Amino acid sequence: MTATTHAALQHLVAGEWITGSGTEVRSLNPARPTTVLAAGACATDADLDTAVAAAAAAQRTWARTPIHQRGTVLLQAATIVDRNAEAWGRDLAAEEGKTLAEGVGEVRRAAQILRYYGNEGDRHAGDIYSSPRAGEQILVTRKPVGVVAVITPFNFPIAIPAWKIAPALIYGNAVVWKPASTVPLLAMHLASALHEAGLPPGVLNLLIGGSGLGDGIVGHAGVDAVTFTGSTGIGRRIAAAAATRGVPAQCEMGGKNAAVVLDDADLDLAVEQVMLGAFRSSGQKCTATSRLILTDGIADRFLQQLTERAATLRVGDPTEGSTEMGPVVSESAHTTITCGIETATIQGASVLTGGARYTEGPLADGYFIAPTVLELPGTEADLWTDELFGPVLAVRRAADADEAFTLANDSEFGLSAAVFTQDLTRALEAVEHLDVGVLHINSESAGADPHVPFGGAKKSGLGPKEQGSAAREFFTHTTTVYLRGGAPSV
Ligand code: UN1
Repeated sequence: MTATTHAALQHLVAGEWITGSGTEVRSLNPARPTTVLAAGACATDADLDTAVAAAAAAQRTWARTPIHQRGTVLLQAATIVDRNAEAWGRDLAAEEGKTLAEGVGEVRRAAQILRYYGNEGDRHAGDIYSSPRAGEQILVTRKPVGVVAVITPFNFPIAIPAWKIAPALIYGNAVVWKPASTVPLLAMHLASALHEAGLPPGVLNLLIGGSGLGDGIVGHAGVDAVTFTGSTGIGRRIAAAAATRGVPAQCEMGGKNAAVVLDDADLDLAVEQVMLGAFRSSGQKCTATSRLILTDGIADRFLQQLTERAATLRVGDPTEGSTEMGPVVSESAHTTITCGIETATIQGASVLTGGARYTEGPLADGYFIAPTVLELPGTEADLWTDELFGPVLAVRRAADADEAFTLANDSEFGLSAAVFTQDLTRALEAVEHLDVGVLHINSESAGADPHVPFGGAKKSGLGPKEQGSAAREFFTHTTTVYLRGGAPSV
């Protein structure tokens, strides 16, 4: 490792920034893996006990604090995040590998999410129902669930934490948060914004560590609910562990999202959007487009345009403004993805563009993978079914819209899909037939907004959806109140 100045890894426990005493963790720049961005010791089980106890104690007072007052803290944090968007966006690009524009955009998105939930006090707080009995109303009020464990992935190191932590806090919960250990820098930035904004000690605790720490958090007797975004395998393990303890889990997991381009599509628009869906963030989004289904009438033309565009995409250091695609996050991601490409070719896929490693030049040292488009044979192929989480697009052809929609549904996952057509009837058929949690008509498969539900159908998600009013389902429980006064006056 080169001796560079890097950030010291710290954890936020009971309102204090502490250094851990567990094993060492380093966050590296995936474009230049000899550069260390942050380093320090992981949190220990003892830190976890302290954090959970602090969270439980702080939560009682926090829950009694008026929601508008809680909102003020989130709004202040949003201002801090916005103010640092350029610098933190650069850190994000360096630490995670997405481009500078995407990094800065993501930081601003985190601020937008904090603002959305910061204003929750101005929205409706529950429901009132009529009663079948005279002199009675039935109220459904919302209460926090308690101490929430938040476990977040590397690929949106500030936006996903914001969309879990902001609703958890606004509804009166306390949080123990473990981010992916590949992106501690951005986690420290978000926690510092909330801390500086005046969040009372213990309401948010940040613990950095590996999967052992994650297991410790999920299994901790003081944790009342777990929200997770990440791989399908870990999500199912977390849901099972939570169920064993009888606590709710919200898990956002895999996707194998299809873009369907029909004969009548606006091809230029579709090419541009498929490029964004497949290759932005180097394909490392659970909403990324990883399958492309083309109807026969346009397939050849579309593939020619797409592969020309992909072959000239500027791959490079994400912190340089002209770069259109950076590296993938780590050496192990790089190995998994290159092996996935190899397996696909062994299983009969033809490489239309990309596929090869960068063996020389400035990209050879980083975890770069060329934007790759592979056309699959009609037979079974792992690339059709398994999430690879990289810039790799698997293509199949269909005779007509019906067959295309059937192929799009041919997945155990159902997170998002994109359909390109100018025909309203086909678009409405897609709305009716595609089993996904998020559907885009004439736009790329990725994307989410703070005020609308986000999450998957089928095996992409477990538990209530995220964001918008859907978040309330997970971060609160209801009390149904049968409210009567004394004897009614006549
Ligand atoms: C987006 O598409 O902008 O992990 C958000 C993920 C998703 C978030 C996607 N949970 O990629």
